[in-house]
Amino acid sequence: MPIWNSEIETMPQGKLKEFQLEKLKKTIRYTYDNVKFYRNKLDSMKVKPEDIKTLEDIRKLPFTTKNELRENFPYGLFARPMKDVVRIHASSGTTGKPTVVGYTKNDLELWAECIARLASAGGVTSDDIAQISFGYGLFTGGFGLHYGLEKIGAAIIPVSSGNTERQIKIMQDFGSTVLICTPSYALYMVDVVREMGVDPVKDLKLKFGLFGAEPWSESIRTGIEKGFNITATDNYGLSEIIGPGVSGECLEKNGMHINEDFFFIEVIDPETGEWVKDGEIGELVITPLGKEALPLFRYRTRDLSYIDTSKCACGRTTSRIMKIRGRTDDMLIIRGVNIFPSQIEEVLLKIEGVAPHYQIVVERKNNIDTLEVWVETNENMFSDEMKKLVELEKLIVEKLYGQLGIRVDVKLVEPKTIERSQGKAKRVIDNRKLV
Ligand code: DLL
Repeated sequence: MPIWNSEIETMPQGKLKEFQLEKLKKTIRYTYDNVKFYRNKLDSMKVKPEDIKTLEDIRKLPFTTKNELRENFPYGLFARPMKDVVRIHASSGTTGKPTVVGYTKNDLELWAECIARLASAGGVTSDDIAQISFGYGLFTGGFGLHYGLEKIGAAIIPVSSGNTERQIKIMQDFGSTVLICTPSYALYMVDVVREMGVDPVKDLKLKFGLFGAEPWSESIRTGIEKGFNITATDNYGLSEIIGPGVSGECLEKNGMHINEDFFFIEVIDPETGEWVKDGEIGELVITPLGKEALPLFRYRTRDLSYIDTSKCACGRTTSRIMKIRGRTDDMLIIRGVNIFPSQIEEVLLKIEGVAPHYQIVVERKNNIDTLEVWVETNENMFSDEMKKLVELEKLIVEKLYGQLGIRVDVKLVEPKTIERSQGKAKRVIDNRKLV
């Protein structure tokens, strides 16, 4: 598979670091000069842009949090007047105000370049017909992928999310070769394909899938790959930084190559804010390099992962973000034990008879937190005798105990009981907040 921008993507790490430093210095100067919020912050800390002489010096700069973006709602952190801003997106804002992000023409160009690289790495070429089933709208998924794929020269079907049977019809009639959406939506489509009696090998032309925007385990990847007979790659990003395009997997499927000329990424201990040792898991902190409308310093993503700097067999030299393990704010503390939904998914999807659909329900009863896992069984299992179901339930409880260290309640539910998602799946229902 050709590398989209081999000059950058195969640049020796040392040279890449020099390039990053040069861009970082410029970004800090630019941001200081154009965003009052940062100027005040740096002045109050007595830090000057010139104090940043090495990449390590970035630690002299303050972090930026989602709350600070909210406090400056909607355009307070923009570095450019609205006449230069040509696009606005926003995060969903399920809790409180949404965060609003803006792009200049150059930012859109930079964004399309990032997507072109990750889509090429995921197997897409100008011969492809790409069905974009991410929502088009304020969410960055649809439009983000759109312009990068257009840059590659793929034929885009901008179908957006929803109306799943129609999605499958379009896939069949238009001969889509690439599917682009959230992994949970792709998995849902796999079920609908089966129900419609469509044969993924004979009736569809799909070859590749580019999936992202939410955590997904290797078992989900296998489910999608087998269900559609495709190769599925993961890509990561977030609205505040750009949207999709921060990083994406190549066909080696071994971590997401970072567009390091555009993003400087640190991994910190979320408690202390200090850098973790190389290769250790921590919170990703991202500084975009060279963005014009919304240049942020050291944005706290709350996403947990680690970075692998070893050389990849694909020939790219860029470092890779390994699968996102969860978010610092995803972590559930149940009777003093830290639990990530991804740990539960890992256990469930390895158990025979369990469908890849589950929901975690947290309650507070008499001041004690309880966690219940609702697990969908697959069709065969459900029609089986009661004894088998009781055994399955017991097995799940034991396996979860082995992984989590505490006993949680498990409830088996009929196939298709758990709500399917056409965007990002909501795996956890935390009823404690309502009390
Ligand atoms: O989800 C941007 C995006 C769109 C990425 C399409 C990839 C594809 P937000 O809605 O702002 O932006 O949500 C960002 O989603 O902080 C992560 O917690 C999560 N996330 C995004 N990609 C991945 C991934 C888009 N590949 C938040 N794996 C991020 C795990 C992901 N989590």
